[in-house]
Amino acid sequence: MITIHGMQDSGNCYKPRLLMALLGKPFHHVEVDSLDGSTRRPAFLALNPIAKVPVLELEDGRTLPESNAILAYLGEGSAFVPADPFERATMLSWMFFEQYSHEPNVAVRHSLLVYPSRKAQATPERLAETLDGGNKALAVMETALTRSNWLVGDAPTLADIALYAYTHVADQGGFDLAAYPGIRAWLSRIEALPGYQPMTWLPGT
Ligand SMILES: N[C@@H](CCC(=O)N[C@@H](CS)C(=O)NCC(=O)O)C(=O)O
Repeated sequence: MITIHGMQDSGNCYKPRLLMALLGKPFHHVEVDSLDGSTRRPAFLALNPIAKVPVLELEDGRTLPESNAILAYLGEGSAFVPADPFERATMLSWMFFEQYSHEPNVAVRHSLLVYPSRKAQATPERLAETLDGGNKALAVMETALTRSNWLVGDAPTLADIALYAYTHVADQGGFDLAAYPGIRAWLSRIEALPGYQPMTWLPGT
C-alpha cells in the first residue's frame, strides 16, 4: 500500500488525501509535523531533500515530493484527469497558478495567522501583501467559476482538488469569501462529491 507522509492540517498534504478518498483507494498516513523541525531530520531528508511535506512513498520505496505532482501521479487514468490534451494542459495551468499565485498568498497568510510559531513573520507588510495577492488569485477563480461549475470542462479535475485545499479555509487567513459567491457554490459542489472527506480526516478514522 502507498504511504503519504504529511501533516493533518496542511492544505498541501490534504490534496492527495482528498484525491485518494474521492477515488476510494486505501493508503497509509504518516504524520509529520512541518512546524517542529521534523522535515529537517536526516530520516525525513532521505525521503525528500526539499524538506517539505507531503511526500508520497510507493510500495517499492520510490518517493515523490510536491503535492501537485503527487496528484498527477495518483490521478493518472482516473476521471479527475481530462482525456482531451488541451483540457489536460488547462488543468495543469490551474495547478501551476495554485502554486505560484494562490498558495504563496492564501496559504501563507493562513499559516501566519493560525500558527503561533509563525507570528514573528506576520508583519503588517507581509499581511497586506498576502491579502492583496490572495484576493487577486481568488478574483481569477471567481471569474472562471461564475462561468462554469468546474475550473476545467464540465467535471471536477485535479485542478479543483488542488485549489480547494487552501480556498476552503481561506476565511481563517482573513479572506472574506462572502465577496466570492461563485467560489462558495464551487466549494459546496466539491463537498457534495461521492467519497469527499474533510481536511481533518485520516484513513482508518
Ligand atoms: N510546493 C510544495 C510546498 C510544500 C510545503 O510548503 N509544505 C510545508 C507544509 S504545508 C512544509 O513542509 N514546510 C516545512 C518547512 O518549510 O520547513 C508542495 O506543494 O508540496
